[in-house]
Amino acid sequence: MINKNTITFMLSILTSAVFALAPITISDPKLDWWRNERFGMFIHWGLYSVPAGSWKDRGTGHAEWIRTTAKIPLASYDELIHEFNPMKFDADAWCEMANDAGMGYIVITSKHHDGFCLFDSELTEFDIMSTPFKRDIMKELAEAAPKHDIRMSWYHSIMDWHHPDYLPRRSWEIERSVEGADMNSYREFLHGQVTELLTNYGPIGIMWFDGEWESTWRGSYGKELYELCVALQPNVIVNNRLGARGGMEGMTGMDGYAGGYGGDYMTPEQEIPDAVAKGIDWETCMTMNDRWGYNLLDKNFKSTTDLIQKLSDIVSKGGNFLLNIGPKQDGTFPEESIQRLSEIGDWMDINGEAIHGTVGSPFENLDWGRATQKFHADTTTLYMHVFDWPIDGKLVIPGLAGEVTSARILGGQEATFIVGDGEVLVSIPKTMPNEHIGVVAVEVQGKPVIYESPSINSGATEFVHSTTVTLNVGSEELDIKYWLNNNRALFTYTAPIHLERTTTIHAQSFDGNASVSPVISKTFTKVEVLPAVLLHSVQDGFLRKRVYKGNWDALPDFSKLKPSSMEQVSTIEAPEGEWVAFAFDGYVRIDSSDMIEFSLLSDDGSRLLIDDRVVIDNNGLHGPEEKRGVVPLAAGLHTFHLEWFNKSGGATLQVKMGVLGKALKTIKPSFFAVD
Ligand code: FHN
Repeated sequence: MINKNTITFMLSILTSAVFALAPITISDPKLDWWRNERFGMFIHWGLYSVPAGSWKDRGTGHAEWIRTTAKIPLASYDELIHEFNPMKFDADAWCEMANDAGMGYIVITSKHHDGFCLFDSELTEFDIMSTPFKRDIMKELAEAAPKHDIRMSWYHSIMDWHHPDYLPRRSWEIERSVEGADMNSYREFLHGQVTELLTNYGPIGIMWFDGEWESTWRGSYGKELYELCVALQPNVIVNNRLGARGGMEGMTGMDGYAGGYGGDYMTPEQEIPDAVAKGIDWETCMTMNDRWGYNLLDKNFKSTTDLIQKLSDIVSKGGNFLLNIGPKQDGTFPEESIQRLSEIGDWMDINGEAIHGTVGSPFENLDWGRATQKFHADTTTLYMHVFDWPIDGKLVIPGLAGEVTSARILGGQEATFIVGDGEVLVSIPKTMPNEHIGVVAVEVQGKPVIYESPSINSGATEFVHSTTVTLNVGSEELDIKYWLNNNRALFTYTAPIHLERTTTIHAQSFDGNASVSPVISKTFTKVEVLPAVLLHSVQDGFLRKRVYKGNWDALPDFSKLKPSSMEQVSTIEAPEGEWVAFAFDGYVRIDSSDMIEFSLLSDDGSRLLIDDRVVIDNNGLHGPEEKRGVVPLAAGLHTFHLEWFNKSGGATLQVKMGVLGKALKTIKPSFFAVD
């Protein structure tokens, strides 16, 4: 066991020895085991399982956020530590249920936002050893996991509502002094606990950070945290919640947002992206019912079929599924969770090969379900996940060409098939082999050839000077031929297309000289820029900011409100506080006429208007979410109007801009002006 002095000493070594990290490439092999597993168990467990969602007269809809959502003073919440005694906790049983369900890793809350640690930490008394249970949960899980082919992984919250040095306090904690609170000391504590978690429990699969969105956290801190983790365990995977992840969709790039740090993979939450570019590593985390932590009354559990179809949908898009369990205070899983894990396991016993070790679908879209694929030496297995089983027993696989060698029903018999002109028809039984998804495996020689229309891609369909368009088709065996406007002269696509005038591109896939897909068309329009505003005198470096107090669920009509204060500001700071709204007015300076892209990250809602044109509407109640918009602007000054509100909880507001296609940067004061 390491003590505080050791940690400080180790930190000094690590800090001095921290080396410049090679840029993490999307194909980083350290993620291969994780990509192969495709399916993991999330566990949210801690003191909040004791109240199980209810708190006195403050409602019954709470969960892991109960200390905040029920406004429980620290002293009252700390009392729960004397009640947490999960005598039925059995690490082997948990790992066995995960493995039986086809899951390859467990991510458990070593510490959630409430600050309580499920592990024996030398750095705080607010941990499992201060409860009647007095056993290190992380140690027992870390020891059990390998016995059940499970990789143990830690969720760890950056945000900490208990530690005296963490800021901000909860806005309703007015009686709790901030005297002496020091985020640098908190970060040392955070680094110390991460060091414990990556030193005392053997090889760890993933460090799953969270709670990175509050105004006191910086992207640079996230990069430091990443470097600490890989210095301690070079093979540990770290998620992207190190700098603001860009909202619940969680799909920030490697630079995160606001100069943050994007870690090794992206983490959409409670949602499945419509489509993800090939080669991107991502994982959707999702609850089985409506909450992460245990709530006795939350019986809104998703059906087993729904959960299996979500797993199939996610894996068909190249992602992982992290499915959550909220254990009860006695250390057992809710019955509804156990039942679903068991039923998922039954399905995985027969169909797991269509999940584990597969990559995303080669098809753009399948009306009846999803697909995954697994590459072998010189063949490919295509797995057809059939949600809507054809009652006539004829499964049509659209666009599939190439050499199909066999077909079989997983858990069933061989199937006959006919290779048609750009499709394959598989004869299958008229009843689905199980109640969730029937999987038909089709073997093809080499890589699959899919006759599908190419995609036509560019940053935007409008441009000021010129634009570059790329054409893509899933199967590398196919050619793309295209023509421009009404001129039928065919070109074979070999390199991006550079346009300087309004042009319609028509494209089609070809197998040799034969066209094998419908034609797809897209028009790119050259537009005039919005003229700059001519002003006699301006004061550079400022915007006017008006502050309003109120309780809204969406942006208010500011014209009907009286501001509680007004001031001139030179930056759009990440705000704090609840029941508040801001309106910023002034001008933004554009260096050169072009298509200008703006990005707006906010919690809660926001809206950006340039020259009275709504460029981004990010309104509504939500966590930190980023939206982008483009507008053609002439060099010079343009009116800038930004609205934002926060109801309760975390507050975020960040604006970036740049020439479309180039990196966006936070708007410097020198780009603002008021008249
Ligand atoms: O605030 C947390 C929440 O309690 C839960 O842990 C989820 C799981 O990803 N993460 C945060 C919300 O994004």
